[in-house]
Amino acid sequence: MMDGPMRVLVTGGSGLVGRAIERVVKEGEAREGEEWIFLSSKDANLMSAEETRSVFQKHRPTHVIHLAAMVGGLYRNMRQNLDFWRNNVFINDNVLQTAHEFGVVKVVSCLSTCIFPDKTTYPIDETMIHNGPPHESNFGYAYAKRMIDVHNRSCFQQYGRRYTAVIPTNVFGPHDNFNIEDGHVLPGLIHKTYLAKKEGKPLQVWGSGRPLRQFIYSLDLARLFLWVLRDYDEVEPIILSVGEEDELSIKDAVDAVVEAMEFKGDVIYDTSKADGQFKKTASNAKLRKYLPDFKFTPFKAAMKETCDWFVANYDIARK
Ligand code: NAP
Ligand code: GFB
Repeated sequence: MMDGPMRVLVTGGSGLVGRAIERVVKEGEAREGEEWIFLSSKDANLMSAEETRSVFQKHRPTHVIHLAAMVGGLYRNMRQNLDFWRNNVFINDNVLQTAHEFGVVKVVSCLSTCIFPDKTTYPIDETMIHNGPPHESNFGYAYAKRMIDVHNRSCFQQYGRRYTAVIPTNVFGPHDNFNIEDGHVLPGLIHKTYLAKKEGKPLQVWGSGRPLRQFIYSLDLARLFLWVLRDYDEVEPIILSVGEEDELSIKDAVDAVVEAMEFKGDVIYDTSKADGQFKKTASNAKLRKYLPDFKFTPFKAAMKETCDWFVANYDIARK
């Protein structure tokens, strides 16, 4: 471990996960003498090697939490697999290579439970990342993310760098991207329910509602990120997710949004829209081995907090 306080650079600091980390850091998780810098793309377009170098030159971080990415829900991924592949490969190589060149002690990057093989046994665990092709809907993003693991393993082998990655399941919370076309399911449903309520129209759910998902509240993920940064020393990635037993159907998620938003109108399932991956059930046994007592925020409470945030911040929310 490093002697002296950390200077942590958080790429993607203005996004859903970044803002959650900023909140837990500001609410007391930071330690004496630590410096935390939260970047947005305005500080540096990390697709540019030059801009990446200059932001590292400016801040000279000792540690990096690497969140910056082109991110989107199922339907945006289906539309833009090439962009998700190229943009994320550029960003990831720039950040990881520059971190190494600037002597950064540790980088914690982000994979996702949606990058695992589509044809697989369940529950999925960390050893299965490269065991077969990902789901067709987001193969560009999935392969770009898998290359982070390849980069970390080769940087360890060649230079001894202990750079690692976490594998979050679907994340939701305040400051999410609530854009209906491009965002993920929960922010999309929250935004659509807000509008349906206001306009007195039915709520349109896309797909059958049958697929299964595990959802992690952004603030819980943020607390786990700090533990990984400080105390997780493996190069191998670690899944950060609620347990298999907390897996929900999309319909369960719809019912939770309807309840939290106190929506009384009709709910219609548009089965002409794709369902995407049916399930990607991930095991959090490795996390539980390290942190047997970690408490996740109950889903309904997290949903209520997220809905209340959206309604209170409708004007400034990304949508
Ligand atoms: P997000 O809300 O879309 O935020 C993306 C962040 O990346 C923003 O801060 C954005 O900056 C920044 N960014 C995008 N392109 C950039 C570029 N070219 N140069 C510099 N910064 C750039 O994403 P998120 O949901 O917080 O995701 C954070 C990480 O978690 C990502 O690596 C994602 O793959 C991973 N993840 C997310 C989920 C999920 O369900 N959300 C699940 C698993 C893994 P601006 O604000 O300036 O655009
Ligand atoms: O979060 P989501 O878009 O992505 O969820 P994935 C898609 C699931 O929610 C599908 C249903 O089963 C959709 O049919 N759904 C219902 C909706 N209504 C809506 C809606 O209004 N908007 C959206 N977006 N979905 C993503 C990957 O997979 O998981 C990304 O494509 C990313 O790469 C993310 O990693 C975490 O969970 O299917």
